Amino acid sequence: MYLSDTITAISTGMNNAGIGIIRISGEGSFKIASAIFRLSSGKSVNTFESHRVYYGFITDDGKTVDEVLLIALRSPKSYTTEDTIEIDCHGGNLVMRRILKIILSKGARLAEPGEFTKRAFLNGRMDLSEAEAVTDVINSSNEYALNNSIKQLTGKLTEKIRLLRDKIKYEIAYIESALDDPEHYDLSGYYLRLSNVTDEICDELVSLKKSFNEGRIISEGINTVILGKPNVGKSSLLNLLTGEETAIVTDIAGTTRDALKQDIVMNGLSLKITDTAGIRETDDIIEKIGVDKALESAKDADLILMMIDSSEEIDETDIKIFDFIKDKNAIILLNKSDLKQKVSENDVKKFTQKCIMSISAKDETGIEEFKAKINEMFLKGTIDYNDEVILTNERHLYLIENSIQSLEEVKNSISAEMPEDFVSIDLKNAYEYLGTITGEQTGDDIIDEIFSKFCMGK
Ligand SMILES: Nc1nc2c(ncn2[C@@H]2O[C@H](COP(=O)(O)OP(=O)(O)OP(=O)(O)O)[C@@H](O)[C@H]2O)c(=O)[nH]1
Ligand SMILES: [Mg+2]
Repeated sequence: MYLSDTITAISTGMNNAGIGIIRISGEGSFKIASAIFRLSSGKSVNTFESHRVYYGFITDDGKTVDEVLLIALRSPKSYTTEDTIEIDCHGGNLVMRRILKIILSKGARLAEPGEFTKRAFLNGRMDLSEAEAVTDVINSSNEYALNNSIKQLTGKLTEKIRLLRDKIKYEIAYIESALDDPEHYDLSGYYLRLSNVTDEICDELVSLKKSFNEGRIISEGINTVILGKPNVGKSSLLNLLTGEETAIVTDIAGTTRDALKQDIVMNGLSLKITDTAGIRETDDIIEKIGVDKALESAKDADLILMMIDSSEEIDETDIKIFDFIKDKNAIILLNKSDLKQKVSENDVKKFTQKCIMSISAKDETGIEEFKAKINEMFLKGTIDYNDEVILTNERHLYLIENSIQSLEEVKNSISAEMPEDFVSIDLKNAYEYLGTITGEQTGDDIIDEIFSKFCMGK
């Protein structure tokens, strides 16, 4: 029932634009198109040829509603694998709604959000992780997130998960065969091999799990906090990076009171950057709250930009901040390089191992180098240049953690020399968790595997 009805929706945004696309998918698509579409000659089309574009008009009760291009895609060669009609109409809100209404009056149902992709998945055109990547592609806010989503969309994660699942499936099948047919399958010494295989798979899963933080940073943005004493130029840097007068800048120490957050895209990476109140001992209640807030937001930061005014000597407060950031990802920015220098990079090196860079927020010098440094820190050049799969999806992370846990159980059972059917249960769990990532079903395929690989047909 679910798959046989015909759905429709406006697939482009609902703001007036040059062109809008309305999609119809399902068995009734072509019939509906025949009923509402006239060629420019005035004739109706009874049979649309697949993968052809038709020029004509949408009509309602003989009245012309819009001039359109209509694309016909016959099953299975369409996004959903069903008969599909795409109507390129004018992108006005009213005209699109009117065409949609006509299509609905001819028997189509309004699609639920994501239903075209859901059908593509249910009809086997893509697996679950690929379907999930479709929304990631749409929601990507920077180039690296987009590259990674495209990789997932084209099956890179699926490939990796399948490979690991195949290895696990082989071992499950081996154990089951041996338990069924002990005369022909010898399990002595088997645990040593299984232990090695389990370690290998676990290593791969653990590195996938670790990639999640990188993935989160890529898709959500680097949570960056600018920290430093008052008047060192923190707000000036924020304004420079956002390209706007976002924060108030004055030569009065203690100008910024509240934490100020901005999203920016820099060299293809997203940054969620927070300008904070200058750190100092203060009796001003409001400023004190601001200082506490600054330190609090720095606690969960992916990156701290500690700023120092290089035209002033380093003091106790700077040293306290060095200590505060010692276990964190940080860059020390020696600002105001345009002024007479009282602090050099070497002076700062006595206090911290972090990367130190000279900049001038006023003259905008050293900024490109500093931006390049951030890319180097967070991408290590990997994502663009090789096929490494990076995890970005919480659901996938959860399933991978569960499968690691199950494989740890396998290792425990091996160490405790538990019987093989025990081990087999945890292997199956790991196999199922991974299969849930790609949306595959367990059960029958394991049985098929036993027959195909181990030739039991005797
Ligand atoms: N010469 C020079 N002056 C700078 C530079 N960067 C900032 N300033 C000046 O330093 C003063 C303080 O700048 P802000 O950006 O407000 O400093 P802040 O760190 O945000 O200060 P608080 O909000 O008080 O903590 C302003 O007068 C800026 O114009 C720089 O690179 N060179
Ligand atoms: Mg400020």
